[in-house]
Amino acid sequence: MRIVVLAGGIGGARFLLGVRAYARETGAEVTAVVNVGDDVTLHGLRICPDLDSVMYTLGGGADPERGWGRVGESWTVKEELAAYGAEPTWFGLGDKDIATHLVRTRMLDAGYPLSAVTEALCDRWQPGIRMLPASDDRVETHAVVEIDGATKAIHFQEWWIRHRADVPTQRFVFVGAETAKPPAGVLDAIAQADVVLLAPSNPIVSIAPILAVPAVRDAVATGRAPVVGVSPIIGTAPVRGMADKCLAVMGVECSPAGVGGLLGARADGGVLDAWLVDETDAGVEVPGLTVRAVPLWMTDEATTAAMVRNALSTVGVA
Ligand code: GDP
Ligand code: FO1
Ligand code: CA
Repeated sequence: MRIVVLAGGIGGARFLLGVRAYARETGAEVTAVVNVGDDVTLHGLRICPDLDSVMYTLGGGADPERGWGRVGESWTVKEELAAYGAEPTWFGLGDKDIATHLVRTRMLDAGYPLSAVTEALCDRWQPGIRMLPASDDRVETHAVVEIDGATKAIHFQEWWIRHRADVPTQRFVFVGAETAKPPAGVLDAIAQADVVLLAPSNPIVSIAPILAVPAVRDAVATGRAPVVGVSPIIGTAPVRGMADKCLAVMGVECSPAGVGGLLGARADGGVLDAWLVDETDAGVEVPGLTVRAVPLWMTDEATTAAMVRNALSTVGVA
């Protein structure tokens, strides 16, 4: 059995722990296609938050409370940069984390594509699945905002961290997506998959930028593998984070029905065949989709593996 998962950062990473647990039981092969829209260059370093969240989480090196970066982190470089007044001061890089960005930046500068760099970093972390960025090309999420009466586009990280997503926002733009191509392996993985899963990641700034790469969207939407999404929204709120603010920008209701409708049925130009909602959201309907209500709190690997089993059985994949 071959499983492809579209994933963002923390929600994607936690879901992948369950997918990997399921795969270990069954001998399935797992490929994660990870969002690169959050990636940013700061202090001369290339930082890939979602790839790193997945790599550190599956490699046992993530900080579970913070949700990003390394466990047991120290912040000497951050303090030293602040002492110089080096901008941006709103973005904090941990000392251990910086080593990852140094290796990545050096390899990118030497001409390696991000997919090859990710593979090299994974030699150390041994995530137990294949991790591929959605593209080696630039696909960068920007928010079009109004600040001091002016309309301008700012990088997603500035919107998310500096402004805490709390600034009048017109829309998001995935800069470079239209001409971006997936790295070798992504289209083959989707073509050969028995099932494609959409992790319970932020639909607007984690899943959408992956699907903004035209060939990826096309492969998922028209491929032979059934596609199952898992709702990151339980009731009327995200389990964690600010997905509600992202959905509000798009005028989409913050609910499992709202997000399911946004992703849409493959038969109607969307990307899903089935949609998992939490057991407390039983009765939710989305046009064109098989909707199933099962427990969706990823409290531990076994519970998350059960979610994966439910996702597969919903589309008749054992
Ligand atoms: P980010 O890139 O680090 O923001 O992480 P993702 O985009 O991959 O995931 C963020 C989403 O994960 C949020 O919208 C959360 O609601 C969702 N999430 C986190 N934990 C859980 C959980 O236990 N169950 C479900 N269903 N969603 C979760
Ligand atoms: N999130 C914060 O809220 N503040 C930070 O200073 C911060 C630094 C940071 C450094 C590396 C990294 O991989 C992630 C980092 N994050 C930080 C998380 C990140 O901004 C977002 O949560 C994700 O991009 C959303 O997926
Ligand atoms: Ca993200």
